[in-house]
Amino acid sequence: MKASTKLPPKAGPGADFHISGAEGIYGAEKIDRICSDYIARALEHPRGRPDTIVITLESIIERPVKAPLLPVTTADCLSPESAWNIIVSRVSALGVSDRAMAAALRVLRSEKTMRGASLISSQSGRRLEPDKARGIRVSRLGIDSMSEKILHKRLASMKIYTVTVKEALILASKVVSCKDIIAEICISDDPDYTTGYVASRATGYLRIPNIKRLGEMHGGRVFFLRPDADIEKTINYLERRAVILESIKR
Ligand code: PML
Repeated sequence: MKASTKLPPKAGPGADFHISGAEGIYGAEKIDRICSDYIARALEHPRGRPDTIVITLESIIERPVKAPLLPVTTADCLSPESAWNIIVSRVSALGVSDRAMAAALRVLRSEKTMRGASLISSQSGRRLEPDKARGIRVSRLGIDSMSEKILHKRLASMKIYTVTVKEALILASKVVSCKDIIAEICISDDPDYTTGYVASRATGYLRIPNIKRLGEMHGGRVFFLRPDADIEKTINYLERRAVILESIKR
């Protein structure tokens, strides 16, 4: 689902303001319910009322690959400044350069939020996504029903079960299952959602409260790419390869 609203002509031909997006892999019997959930989500979104909601349904022919859901922890964090210190310490330890961190901060704090994610070289800090406004849209991701039940219980026992957390964890788990991606940082672009996360195979999914201040509209996702990464294959994996996430016993 993509929800947006048109901008005045002075913003450029066809320019729009991103309101909300959602993706998932579901059995045919769930299509009705999911579509109406997505429409309700778009219409009630804190970023504003969309004038366009596009829902695309595609059948998946290839057999999905399986990948593990990341373990979830929550950091103690009281301010955006401490949030950034936590992120820098975790991500630098994985080999991401200061230049790449600075590039990430520019994307995440920009007033112009991207619809998708930015792909950033972990060494040079260069942005590698072919379309800088659209970014990379992670798609074709889901969870099997047994794993969903286990995940629901696990998140509820930590008192953090919401659709937002569940969907963000599924997305981050797909992203870092891509071999050429070192880590992801996410700040929600919802003005009333102030918990973000950093994710990697090494750190798991680390939730960071107070990553931004209430009311701020900026946010986004950045993915750090290994220096020798195959960019085309990475984009194809994130956007086109069907991946089903599974809970693993802990
Ligand atoms: C979003 O989709 O807007 C980002 C959600 C980040 C969720 C972080 C969390 O609460 O775990």
